[in-house]
Amino acid sequence: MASEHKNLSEYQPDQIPDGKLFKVGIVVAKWNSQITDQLLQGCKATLTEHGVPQEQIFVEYVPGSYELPLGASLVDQKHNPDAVICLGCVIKGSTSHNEYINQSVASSLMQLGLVRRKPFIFGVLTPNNQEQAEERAGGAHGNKGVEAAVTALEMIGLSKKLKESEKTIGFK
Ligand code: DLZ
Repeated sequence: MASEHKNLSEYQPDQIPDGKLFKVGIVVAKWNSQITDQLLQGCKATLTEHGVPQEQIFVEYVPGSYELPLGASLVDQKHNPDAVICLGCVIKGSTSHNEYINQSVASSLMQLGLVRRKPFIFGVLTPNNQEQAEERAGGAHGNKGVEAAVTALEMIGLSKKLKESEKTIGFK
């Protein structure tokens, strides 16, 4: 479903695990900071609402979205969080820069997740213009930062549940 048919801030709170023992890294791109500041605000508020303590949320900034994967890897190395959320906004321009950035960020975060076996969340808006970005950064279509936080909480919950069940049925 395209995000114009979905509100990015809508989810079922009762299905989200309690985050009081979770540690979460957030990496924010400074390009289009008016938008990424809104994503960060939505992201942090959602983590806090679900119990993640402030002192267990580590926020770092990188120059642009292209730097998100390295920033995420450095945050992972420093804090060993349960998940790293990457927030950015790459607006389509008159050249194809956006395609190069979006593709490489998406595939690098996927690789990091598989190698580190923890969620590296793609909280990057890829709009055609400023208006579409604003609609997804707390506007008519919700906030991508909220969606990214919810995804991180769900994936950490899944990871912890499966690790727990490995212990109880005697794997490893
Ligand atoms: C260069 C560039 C351009 C044109 N547009 C964006 C953008 O819309 N969003 C974004 O996050 N970053 C942009 N950047 C910067 C690149 O991500 C990167 O920081 C530089 O190319 C330096 O590696």
